[in-house]
Amino acid sequence: MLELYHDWRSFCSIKVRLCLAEKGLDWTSHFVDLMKLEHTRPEYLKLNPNGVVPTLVHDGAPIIESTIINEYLEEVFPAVRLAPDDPRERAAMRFWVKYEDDVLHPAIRPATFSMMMAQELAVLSDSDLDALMAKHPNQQRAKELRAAAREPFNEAAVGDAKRRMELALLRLDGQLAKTEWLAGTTYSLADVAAAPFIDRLEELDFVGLWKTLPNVRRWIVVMKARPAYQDAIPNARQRFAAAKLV
Ligand SMILES: N[C@@H](CCC(=O)N[C@@H](CS)C(=O)NCC(=O)O)C(=O)O
Repeated sequence: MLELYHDWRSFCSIKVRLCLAEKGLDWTSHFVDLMKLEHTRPEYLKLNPNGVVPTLVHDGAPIIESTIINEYLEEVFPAVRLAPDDPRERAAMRFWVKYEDDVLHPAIRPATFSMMMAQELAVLSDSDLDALMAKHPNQQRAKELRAAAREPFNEAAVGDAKRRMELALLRLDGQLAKTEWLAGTTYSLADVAAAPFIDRLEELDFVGLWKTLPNVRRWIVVMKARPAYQDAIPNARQRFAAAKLV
């Protein structure tokens, strides 16, 4: 049995849901509401001591870190392959998955905190916010979340994030000018890892960033046409953060 602890809108949760959907695997949903900082609750920290989503639980065993979860799914459920056969393409796949972890996700985080989470966290009282932040295992993240909730919109940080996102998209475009998919000839975990970046940019209204990038635009169209993409991204109801979803 596969269970996923996730938030419908979270970048890393989309990445794992996309892998599950591509592989046609059934899973049980446990919604962890990031806006209510449910990921810092003691019962969740027992599953994921890093205090982040997602966590996959397979037959009772928790697996954390979205990249590792997707590799695990690839190993344990190989019927639908998401890793190329060719070792060089597999190396390229690993590079782009790492690029997502090291560059894409960190590039978008300041904009996510300031533009998606700030308003929702701002309604918490000082004492509630303090209590929740004190429990966060990543005190740097807690500091960033607190700043998003209490400080004015950080235009400089979002501007810097936008420049980093532009550079990252340029790099993706350069690769996609040479190959059909990020790792080469086949759709792979590399595309799965990068897909949530596009969804988040759309949600934050940064779609203009790929106006002049024809290869990224082509890739987005084919990626979105995959039925799994539509299964994995949040639907309109799930994007409405105030809704309590299971
Ligand atoms: N490297 C981790 C990152 C997980 C992560 O940062 N998750 C975000 C949502 S995409 C989260 O839980 N953020 C809440 C927080 O940091 O407080 C992974 O890939 O699983």
